[in-house]
Amino acid sequence: MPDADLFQIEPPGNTVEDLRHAIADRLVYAVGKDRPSATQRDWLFAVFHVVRDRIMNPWRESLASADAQNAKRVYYLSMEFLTGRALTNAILSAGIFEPLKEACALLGVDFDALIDIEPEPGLGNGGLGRLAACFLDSMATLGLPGMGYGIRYEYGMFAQRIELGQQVEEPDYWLVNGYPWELMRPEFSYTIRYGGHLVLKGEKCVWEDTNDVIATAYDTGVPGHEMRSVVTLRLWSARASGGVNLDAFNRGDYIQAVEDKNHSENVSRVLYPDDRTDHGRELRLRQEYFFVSASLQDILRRHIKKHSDFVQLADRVAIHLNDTHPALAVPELMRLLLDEHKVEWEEAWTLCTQIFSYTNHTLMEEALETWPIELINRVLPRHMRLIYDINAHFLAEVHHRFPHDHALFRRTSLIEERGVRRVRMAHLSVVASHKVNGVSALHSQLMVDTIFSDFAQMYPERFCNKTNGITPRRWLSQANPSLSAVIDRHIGPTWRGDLDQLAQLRPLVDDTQFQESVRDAKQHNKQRLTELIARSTGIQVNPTSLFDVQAKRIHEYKRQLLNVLHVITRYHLILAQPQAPWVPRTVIFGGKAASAYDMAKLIIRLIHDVARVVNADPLMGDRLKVVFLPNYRVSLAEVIIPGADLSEQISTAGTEASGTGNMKFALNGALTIGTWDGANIEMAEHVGLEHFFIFGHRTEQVAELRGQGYAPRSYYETNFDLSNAIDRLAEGAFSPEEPDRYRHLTQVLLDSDYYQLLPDYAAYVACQERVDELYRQPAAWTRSAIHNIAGMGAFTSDRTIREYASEIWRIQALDGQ
Ligand code: 26V
Repeated sequence: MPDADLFQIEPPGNTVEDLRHAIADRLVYAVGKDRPSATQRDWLFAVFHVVRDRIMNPWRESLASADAQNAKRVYYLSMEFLTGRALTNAILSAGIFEPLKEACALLGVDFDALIDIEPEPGLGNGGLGRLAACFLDSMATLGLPGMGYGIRYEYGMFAQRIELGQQVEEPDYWLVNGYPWELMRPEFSYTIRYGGHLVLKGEKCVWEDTNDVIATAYDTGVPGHEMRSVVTLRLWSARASGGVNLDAFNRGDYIQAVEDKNHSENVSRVLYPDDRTDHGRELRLRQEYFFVSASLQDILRRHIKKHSDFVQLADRVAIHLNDTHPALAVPELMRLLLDEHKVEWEEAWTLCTQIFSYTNHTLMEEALETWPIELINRVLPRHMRLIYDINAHFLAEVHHRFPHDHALFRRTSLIEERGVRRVRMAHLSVVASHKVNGVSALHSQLMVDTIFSDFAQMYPERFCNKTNGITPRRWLSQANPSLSAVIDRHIGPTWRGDLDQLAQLRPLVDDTQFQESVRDAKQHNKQRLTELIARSTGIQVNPTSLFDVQAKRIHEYKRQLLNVLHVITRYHLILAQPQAPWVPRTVIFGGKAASAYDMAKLIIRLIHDVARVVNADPLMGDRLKVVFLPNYRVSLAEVIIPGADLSEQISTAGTEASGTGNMKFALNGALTIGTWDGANIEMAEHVGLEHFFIFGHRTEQVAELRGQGYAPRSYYETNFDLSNAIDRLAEGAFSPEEPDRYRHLTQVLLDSDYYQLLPDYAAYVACQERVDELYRQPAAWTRSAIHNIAGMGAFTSDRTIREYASEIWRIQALDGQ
């Protein structure tokens, strides 16, 4: 072995001169270009390499110290990691923002233009995937030993284009020009088996004749605040296994062989862009198993390198299930332990229940995953058998504890027996986990009161709450440099790693100079947003109008339609009284609709139709403008959120598990108009109810109305503004070329209105008037905005992750991190 000293690597320098030299060097030696031939992409890649070089040493150190300290690690299994762009975040983490910009300038390179063309990994749908990304950031910041595991989709969340007011989806081939941030790790490749059949050989159950796919690891480093540590995000990509294709190849059918190869590589091709229903798609099940099996093989390989058996597995490993999508990890760990490592059933099961924990992210019936038994049997016969065994073991316990309760048996079984028999993935996850959590206080309570009430009675100690949080690095420091600078000037810069410090802003609420600088920062961000709106929609808005923003996935339960009803109402009221002292408002929407979600798509169309009429009406002027910003995604959120005055968080009470956008807006000094739902409740309590616009029915009232079989029409019949808005909509005032376009939608509102827009309408409109009233008083508004910022300390994902680490995963920060 050569002397270890020969491997001592000098950390790269970070002066302007060092960085200028490094960029030129990487351009030539890594990208293979020189100055005259370099394209923007080449410069971007050179910069990528320079920044990546700077996380390598801290990354190595993080891995080495976890190894040396033999630390227990957490593995966060998630189908989605919505990380967004990596470069600016890493540059800030390395503390080289200014010198790097300067170095670029010296080379004649426009840094901001580079950032604009950075590819964006959109490997998630929305809340759940973005939460996973914030969690990795916090794990790295806290120096916690852990990793994320997921899928390296070739196509991320589709790009949304608007054509004639309607959503058109386009594939997002984000890897088209290469992605230098990732490192391919072909040495970490595992065989993933599908299909085949089971053969009983004595006691043993052998799974034979499978169709195999290879999973190959691609790693990216997620740097924490001030590079305190670097966490690995390992994403799996599918590659055909040689075996199957060779048959065809040998028959001389080369094309067939390549086609098969394409086929098996489909498993990591594309993210499912529907966060509402699983269509029982076989490919989706294959995806779930694909990344879970690769991750577990990887975890056990790492364990067995150091330990000769699995006795201590639960002291070394915690595995977290981000929703039920990775729930096949449970039978897969059983399979690996039983079939590959000869562990006894009882011992293997005990290990599972010590290792797994599970987060539920939605109570919505249709989003609760179940898979037809027939399908699992065909794709994963060994796992179906193991699920039956687990169910038998679990039901034996139920029978033992509640021998006469047959209904309980049926309700809690892992198998749903009505209709097509299906596996209930949530039940599997609960039964296998030592902790199950919801994502806000209300949601966690509803979870044990409703979908998991039987389990909560059986295992009360299992259920807990972990209110979501967001990373202040990306969502304040990076996205909002203007406000960050103001905060830095008053309380110093260390709030980035200790968000509770924002409370120190509270004594400054009446300081008029401070108010003014907060207002200036907001105005600067509104200007930036105004320019974005003009660029992407052609609409000119008044940057001093009240920016009223609802940006999130389009879902009926999130009630974008209630927002539209308010817009229509306001339009009518302005027409009736154009000379009244209206507060000029710009209502801004953003969000994608799942491709098969017709109602969501119709709502997007409606927003455009209303915008067209309102924006063209000469009587409106600045008083009211409506904007839909296409292709909402992380990078767009980073511009929209800092520019908002008002944040719309108006879901039907009891339906939004937590929300995380709500936290991002408030942290950036927007006031919230919202229902008593999800994390809005806790936010209002931290900020002060007097600085929060809460309206509408609460969960119990929603349930009560629903129980009564309420009649939405009664609200319509007794409220003129409401009936006027609905009537105009129904008769085609916003779609003259097709007057019946919204006939069905209005019928549904009047006949069923499942999400109870009509009962909340009057309170919502009245609350919007209170918003106007406050906005007319800039000092009072800014005071409330400051109270919002100051009250957001608790909503950092650092707090959330600390709670997971100590109460669920039982892991500790690495020494020296
Ligand atoms: C669900 C499904 C259903 C099956 C098909 C594929 C698929 C993909 C994603 C999802 C996720 C839906 C759940 C979700 O995103 N929940 C959101 O989680 C946020 C983080 O906890 C929370 O803030 C939001 O309130 C909640 O809606």
